[in-house]
Amino acid sequence: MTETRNDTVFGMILRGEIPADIVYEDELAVGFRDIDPQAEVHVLIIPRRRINSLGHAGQEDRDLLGHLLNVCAQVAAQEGIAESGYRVVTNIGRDGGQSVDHLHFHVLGGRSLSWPPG
Ligand code: DGP
Repeated sequence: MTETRNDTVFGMILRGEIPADIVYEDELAVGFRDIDPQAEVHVLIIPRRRINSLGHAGQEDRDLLGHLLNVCAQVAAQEGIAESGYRVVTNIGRDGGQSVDHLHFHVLGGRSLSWPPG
């Protein structure tokens, strides 16, 4: 596990320093709408504790990772896309297209999503 100071834009959202449309909160995770939505529903699920990416998570983070995925499914149901289907994505590093170094799962749905991704 690599954990550094929570000084990304997501850290600022967690600390309430910049606004976000928060749709889910618990003691471990927060969900908020993406500022640049790529589908009708586009929510980001993040851990309160900063882990830079999935590639920085370790065995000790298993419970947290499982929880985050459960939250993704819960938020999808809350957003009304559980029946129609949706996608959960986490981008890792440069080639993965990661732009914020704080682990996040994208929950995307509300339209038919193409495959493979670009
Ligand atoms: P990624 O490219 O996988 O690292 O996704 C980062 C996402 O974060 C991207 O879809 C845009 C979103 N994002 C960046 N800055 C902000 C922000 O200030 N507020 C919100 N709500 N989303 C943001």
